[in-house]
Amino acid sequence: MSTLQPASYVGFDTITSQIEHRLLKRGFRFNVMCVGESGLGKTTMVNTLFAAHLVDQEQGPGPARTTEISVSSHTLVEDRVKLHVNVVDTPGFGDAVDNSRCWEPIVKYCKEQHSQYLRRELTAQREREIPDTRVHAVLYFLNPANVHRGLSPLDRVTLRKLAEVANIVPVIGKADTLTLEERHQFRDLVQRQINEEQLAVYPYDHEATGADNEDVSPEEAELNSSIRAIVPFAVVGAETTVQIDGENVRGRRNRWGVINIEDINQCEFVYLREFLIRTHLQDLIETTAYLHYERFRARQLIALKENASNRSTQQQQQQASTQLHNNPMYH
Ligand SMILES: Nc1nc2c(ncn2[C@@H]2O[C@H](COP(=O)(O)OP(=O)(O)OP(=O)(O)O)[C@@H](O)[C@H]2O)c(=O)[nH]1
Ligand SMILES: [Mg+2]
Repeated sequence: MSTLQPASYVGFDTITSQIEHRLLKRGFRFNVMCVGESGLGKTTMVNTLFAAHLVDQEQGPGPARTTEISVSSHTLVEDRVKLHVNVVDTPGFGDAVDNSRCWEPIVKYCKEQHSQYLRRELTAQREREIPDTRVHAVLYFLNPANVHRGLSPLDRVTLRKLAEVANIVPVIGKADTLTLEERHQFRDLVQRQINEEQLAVYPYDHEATGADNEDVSPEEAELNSSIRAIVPFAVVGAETTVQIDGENVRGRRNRWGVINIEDINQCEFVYLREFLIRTHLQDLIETTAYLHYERFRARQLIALKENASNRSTQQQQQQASTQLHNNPMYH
């Protein structure tokens, strides 16, 4: 006689904790890049973005003009979750006589990361976990001096080119140089231009583009539209801490006062960080993999196939011509 209990409980509901355990062990990787005109505070933002949360924080010298693309890596730990962040700093536009193609090295960098990933994916014995250096988000800095004209011609072409390879999040740099009214005015103008010119800015408006949005729940759609309403984020960067009411906070001190960048009433830096990390981290990573990388991968594989078929046609033609030459009838 069997003593086994009826197997009503199999236990597959533990799969979520099994997955969680594996993900926690592996940690998460997030790559974010700063792009825009020279002197808009990109390097300062790179050093500000996760500074308050870093476990391996190092105090570098103040920002100098950036001359090449550089990556700084940090590890953030919260509860049991480990997040590896790579922040990619880029040289600002505007130093050369002709700036019309200054977006090229940045687009090239993004494509190279896709290409490296693809190469590793296509090896016969590919790794279980391919190191991911693909850029998940590009913070595109708009010049606050353009408050009345909005996007410059260079912004337009760069946004268009970069949007083909990565998720773009526009921000207004050095927003403390604008009055609150000017910030609103700039934002409204840029939003209008983005819509009119159909620039693909993250988070994407699936409804407007008519794209497949089955995966987006009503709550997510609502969150995304509230984010789209505040893009571009008006940000202020600060590498230094200042004292306000006896408390040390990240901020900038000038002759007429102090700006606390962590205060949501003073700038949108906190909103930007929350958006990147708290609400949209996973989606930025997934969109990079399923949209930008897939697009790159498909193009590369089609090109490879075409090359291969061209080569085989050439070989066949060569073979046919050699056979023809060797044919006694030919002579
Ligand atoms: N008022 C104000 N000044 C800022 C802000 N962020 C940076 N700065 C200052 O602006 C200057 C340029 O900052 P960087 O961070 O080097 O600018 P960048 O965009 O990296 O410049 P490039 O490397 O030349 O492209 C520095 O003196 C910063 O202290 C900001 O939010 N507000
Ligand atoms: Mg810089």
